[in-house]
Amino acid sequence: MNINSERLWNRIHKLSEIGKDENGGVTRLSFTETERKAKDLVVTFMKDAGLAVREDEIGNLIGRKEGAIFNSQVVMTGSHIDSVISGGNFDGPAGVLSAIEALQTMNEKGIVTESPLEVIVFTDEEGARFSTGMLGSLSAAGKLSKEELYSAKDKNGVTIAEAMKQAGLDPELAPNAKRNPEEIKAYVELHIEQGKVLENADASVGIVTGIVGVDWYRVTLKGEAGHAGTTPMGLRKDPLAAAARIISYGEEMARNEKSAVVTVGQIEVKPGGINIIPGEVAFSFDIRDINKENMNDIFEKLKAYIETTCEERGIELEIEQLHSLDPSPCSERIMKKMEESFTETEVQSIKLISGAGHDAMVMASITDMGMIFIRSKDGISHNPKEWSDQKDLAMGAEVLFTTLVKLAS
Ligand code: HGY
Ligand code: MN
Ligand code: MN
Repeated sequence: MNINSERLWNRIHKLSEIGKDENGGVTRLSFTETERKAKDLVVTFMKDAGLAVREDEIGNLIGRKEGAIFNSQVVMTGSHIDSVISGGNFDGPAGVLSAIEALQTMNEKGIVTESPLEVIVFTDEEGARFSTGMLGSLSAAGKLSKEELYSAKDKNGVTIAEAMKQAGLDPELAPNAKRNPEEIKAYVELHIEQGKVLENADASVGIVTGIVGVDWYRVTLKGEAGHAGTTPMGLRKDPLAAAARIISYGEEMARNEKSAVVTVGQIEVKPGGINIIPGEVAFSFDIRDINKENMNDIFEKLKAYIETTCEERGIELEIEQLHSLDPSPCSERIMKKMEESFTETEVQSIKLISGAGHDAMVMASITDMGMIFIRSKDGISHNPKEWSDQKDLAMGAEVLFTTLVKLAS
């Protein structure tokens, strides 16, 4: 094995100390003090690895290793270190720290590839604070509208732009984070699988063939607040009762789907008194599938059901799309290099689809993209119990190292 498994494992645990919360999970939201501390720690790892470090205008952290041919296209690798609320220690950091380990190993072994290599830590992949997501990779791909920085708000009403300013960034300069696609040769991301395919196959590492599309919506239903005791059932305009039917309908529809999934992760009830019929309810829908037409078809059916239910109950409705990422196939060229790397590292090569969204799906819009998955214990993620074994992480980092050397040579 070329990479240093102990060093990588120790870095995962050092990083997991930053943002540890009372449930034993980690909460590192974008543009917060906690995230700044995590980035500062990663900067020290990048410097120890011998990389030239910079931070771009949206807060992406970049560690660069020069190649033999100056100004040739760069091979990029990385992931994120922001987390969901009370998430696990591997979702994001596994990819960032494996990437740093791979480049540090190249430097220590005196390996100079033709192309330069960059490790990138993307800002706000999860969207946990502002319900948007992929902020850093969308900026790098030139797909982030500056308006979104001034409109998306966190639960305290702070916009992304205000949060950026508090973090010492100028939102007006955010578009400068856009990368020139011609300068990029490939993007490869190592990530935990967050599912059970590798565990069921008793495999450490897998090659991702494609990433599902992800659409996020917010549904707001406005009815009439009223007295829980004196308002007859037939005279109510109860948005929460309507929401309950709509959420069950969405779940029922998804249960009959082959691969699509539909999730309601957020719901807010106003005014929220035990003895008050709610006046307003807002809830989220997360719709995913590898087939975009199917995602649209599911949304259309959901929208029709929402409209009928609200019509029958005299409820006003608003549906807002918060986020939309198309399904992204992985590059055949990169998968082939990964296959060769698997053979050299003697790991069995399992191919699988990613049910989770990643910065890689955004980078796929500007360059050839590939992903390596490592096994997740019990398929658990977005949960403090998220876990990957040291040997699986090391095996994944070794395959990443070999793949990057191939792609950059
Ligand atoms: O939502 C996702 O799939 C990813 O964790 N951002
Ligand atoms: Mn995640
Ligand atoms: Mn992730």
